[in-house]
Amino acid sequence: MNIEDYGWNTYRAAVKKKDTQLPDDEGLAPGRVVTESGHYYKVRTDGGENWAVLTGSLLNSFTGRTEYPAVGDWLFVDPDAGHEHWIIRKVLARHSALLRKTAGRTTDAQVLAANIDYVFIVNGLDGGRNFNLRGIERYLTIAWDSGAQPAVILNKADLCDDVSATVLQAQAVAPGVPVLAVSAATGAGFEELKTLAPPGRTIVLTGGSGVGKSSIINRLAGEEIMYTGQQRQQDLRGKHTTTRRQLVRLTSGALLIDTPGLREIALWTDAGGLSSAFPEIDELTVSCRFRDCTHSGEPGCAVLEAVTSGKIERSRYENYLSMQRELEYLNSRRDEKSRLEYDRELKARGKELSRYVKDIKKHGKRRF
Ligand SMILES: Nc1nc2c(ncn2[C@@H]2O[C@H](COP(=O)(O)OP(=O)(O)O)[C@@H](O)[C@H]2O)c(=O)[nH]1
Ligand SMILES: [Mg+2]
Ligand SMILES: [Zn+2]
Repeated sequence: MNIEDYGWNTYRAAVKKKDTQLPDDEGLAPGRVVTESGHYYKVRTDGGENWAVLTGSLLNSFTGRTEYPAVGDWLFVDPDAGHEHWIIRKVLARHSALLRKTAGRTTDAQVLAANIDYVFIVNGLDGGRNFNLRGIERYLTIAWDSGAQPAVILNKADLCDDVSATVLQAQAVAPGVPVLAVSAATGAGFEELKTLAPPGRTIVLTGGSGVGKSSIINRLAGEEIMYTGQQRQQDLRGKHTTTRRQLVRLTSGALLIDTPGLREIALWTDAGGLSSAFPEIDELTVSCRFRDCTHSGEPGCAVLEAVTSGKIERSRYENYLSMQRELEYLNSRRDEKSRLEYDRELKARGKELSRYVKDIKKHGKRRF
């Protein structure tokens, strides 16, 4: 198994298409992050797989959380540094990344998966909250922003009485996106699903816990490579369930990233993701009377008119508005954060300058 099998060629082609130049490898080994644990990253290179750590200088150069390696990232590592672990020297530019805002009050983003070609948004048709149209809209918003192609996968079709009606419902909230009903239990829909997971491509599976992401991977793999919820009940040790993001290669050549279910999927995107997830609303906004219309009650609002006439479903419109507000708040926090950072830098520079002036006065030259 070599790095071509882990998508190296696909990655390089995608990066080239974006006109991004990769740095010189300086004799280091290219490798891909297949899983992470704290500050340890398991990396796959032509020479095999091992845990790797960041160099101190690389760590120091990071200014935000997104700069840390994530599952799916390509790196240059030094396997011969004479340590038990390999050393990560460079994190290579990403051609795509699925991001969410980190939970809690910090204004920073977390990379859920890097260098992905498709985002599978998985829901479960087992009759509870595993099927959630508003959740699909939310995942689509960050998926469109990732640079990868989204698809909606409705799993557990074997438990649903009216699959085609459900597919229609999902299609209505996912314009321009393939929607596929499958069953990881029976294998229904998997011939078509396989066409969405071609060799050499990287697919991240997202969605709540228990929708069947790991079961889908097992069915695609043709063997139990992932531990699923069912096994947890049998095997109460529990430690084998998906608690970490993990990249696995199928014999078909497709590369799948399994993720644990996220309780909160706060948005981290510019407005682009929202426009792509709600194209029919986005189209209408140019017809609103006011250019800065917020579509929440202004006269002459084309969006509200479409809601009143029933062209746009009210619950979809309300979700759009609430995500728009969430993004406005996020962006004000981001502006605030960069303003604070700028102030801090100015202050630091000011201190340095006054120290310099003092030194010159005292010693006639700068002291180091
Ligand atoms: N009936 C049925 N059960 C499924 C299907 N897919 C997964 N499950 C079950 O749903 C539970 C959660 O599956 P799992 O793959 O662990 O979900 P994950 O948390 O999204 O990875 C397990 O008990 C699976 O056996 C399906 O297509 N049909
Ligand atoms: Mg799982
Ligand atoms: Zn409007």
